[in-house]
Amino acid sequence: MSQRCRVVVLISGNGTNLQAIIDGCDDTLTTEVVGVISNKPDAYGLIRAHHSEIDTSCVIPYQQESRTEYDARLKAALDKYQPDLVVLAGFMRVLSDEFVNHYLGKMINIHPSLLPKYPGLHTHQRAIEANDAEHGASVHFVTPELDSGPVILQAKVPLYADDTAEVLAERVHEQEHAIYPLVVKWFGQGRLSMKQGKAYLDNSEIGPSGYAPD
Ligand code: NHR
Ligand code: GAR
Repeated sequence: MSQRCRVVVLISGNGTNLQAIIDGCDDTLTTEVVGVISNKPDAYGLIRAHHSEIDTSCVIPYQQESRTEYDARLKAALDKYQPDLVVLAGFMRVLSDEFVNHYLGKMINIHPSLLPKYPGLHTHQRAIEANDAEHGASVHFVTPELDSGPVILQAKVPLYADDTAEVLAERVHEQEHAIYPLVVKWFGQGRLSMKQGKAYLDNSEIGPSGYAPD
């Protein structure tokens, strides 16, 4: 890529993954966070972006606005940044098929579970209630079906008998901050792609549990 990969990050809250990505892109000549968009005006991630002199937008849902209408406004806000990659980092709204298909192969998400386990919400509580021995986070390409796109990279953490959802979330978060910037960097280097619903790194198909070095 002759120009740097233009990354736009979508957030709804604290933005610690956003921060990890901003910090991770700092030392690359390939990748640049050019915009941050929030659906919530009070998301702390907007302040993080401001501190790094990154442009921000808020696309706040109107009462009784349809998903289609909201997504059209979100798309308009996004396309102003001419993104090469759209990164969902704690973005808490489900996106319409049309929106997702427009950015297919160019949009990734981090989900706080070892997908395909626990798509959707309250993943830490669900892992505790199931008595799982391990839990974790997955970075995946976004496809229309929620949290079902091909996995790119996972990180695992142990789950202990006395864990609360809060303690567990904290343990998972730390791993998220390690894997998400790495995946963004791979994409910026042109090493990552999605074809026919499968993820590839350096033209090799990535397995169902994400990339694992031989
Ligand atoms: N959209 C599509 N089409 N496909 C995916 O894989 C998506 C997506 C939008 C967001 C992130 C996801 C996650 O990592 C994500 C993946 C929000 C909800 C949700 O139910 C579910 C999954 C994810 C994000 N949101 C509620 C809604 O009605 C609102 C919840 C709230 O505001 O607290 O949109 O888990
Ligand atoms: C992260 O743990 C991410 O996996 C999760 O929200 C957190 C955002 O934290 N995403 C979802 O639950 C999506 N439904 P952050 O704002 O500090 O990056």
